[in-house]
Amino acid sequence: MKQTIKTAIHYTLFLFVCSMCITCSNKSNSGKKVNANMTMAVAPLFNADSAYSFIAEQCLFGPRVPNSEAHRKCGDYLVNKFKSYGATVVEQKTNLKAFDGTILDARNIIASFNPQHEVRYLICGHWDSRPWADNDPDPANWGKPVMGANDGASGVGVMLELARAIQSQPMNIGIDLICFDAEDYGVPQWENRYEDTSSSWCLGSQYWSSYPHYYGYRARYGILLDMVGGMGCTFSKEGYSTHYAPQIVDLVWKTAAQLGYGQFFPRRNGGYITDDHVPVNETLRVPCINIVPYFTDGPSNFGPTWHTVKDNINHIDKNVLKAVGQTVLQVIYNENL
Ligand code: AHN
Ligand code: ZN
Repeated sequence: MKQTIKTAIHYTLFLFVCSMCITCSNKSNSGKKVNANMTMAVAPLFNADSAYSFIAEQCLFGPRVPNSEAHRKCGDYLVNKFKSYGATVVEQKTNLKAFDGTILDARNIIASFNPQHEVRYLICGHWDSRPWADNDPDPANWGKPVMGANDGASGVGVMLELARAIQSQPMNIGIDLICFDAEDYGVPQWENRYEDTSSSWCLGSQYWSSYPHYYGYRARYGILLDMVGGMGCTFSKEGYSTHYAPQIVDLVWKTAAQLGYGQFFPRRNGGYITDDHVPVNETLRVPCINIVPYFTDGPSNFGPTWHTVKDNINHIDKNVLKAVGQTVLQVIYNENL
């Protein structure tokens, strides 16, 4: 008799706990409020080992300098890889004129999920490598190409893993993952005969911002991923991002803190960086932030390997990839309808 009562009490307790769990998970699943009380959607896990392997695979082609065989082969690899994760891929091919007159056989690669959805979000990065390691401490290396494990492959590696995650948990909004070409063909540091050097960078994103892959393209906002795998880096709030898209900066930095990645996203201001988000903001007028490292010490604000022959897979940190990738995944799943 006593046993029966005990069992009944346990069973009632069990049911109560179950109903609580369902209530809680319903709340977090439906989460759409992002700013006020920080309800979070359920996002897939971002696998940093997978992102790392995508970076290593790009590096195996060699430096992806425009007009090179490694560049062509890696471009084909990216198109096929995004397609294999269920994305609709558009290749925007065009010739772009570099600062020195070189004609670059360029290709912006646009991988879209729910391409017909009118509500869209944009994630972007550049996939080309710099032709010259002009920030290397040894001038003998200045003429050598940069492998670009961090400067190029890291942002694309994160985007490939985002694609894999989105395929595993489909969304009800449009997502565009754009790999811009010819970002890193800017005037080398040794040149002193050019005055307007800023327009020599970001040629692919300048082109796409003037001529998006379809007429009338819009996105609610964009997030640029530039050098998001470097050992020892942190991401301060970049100047143009705070100028053009302050709410998106707040949203991303808050989400990172909630997920426990606050140490990678300090709440302080960095510099103004000429990068692919500038034409997206100024020409296309889609608010776009830049997640880009900011080092306050050392030879470069972008870290010790920036535009040197040391920018290889040995200086990529999976913990940084995880912090950036999981944060971006959470931000976009919070927008899911
Ligand atoms: C400048 O050096 C002015 N902007 C850096 C853009 C960049 C180069 N990002 C990666 N490589
Ligand atoms: Zn670069």
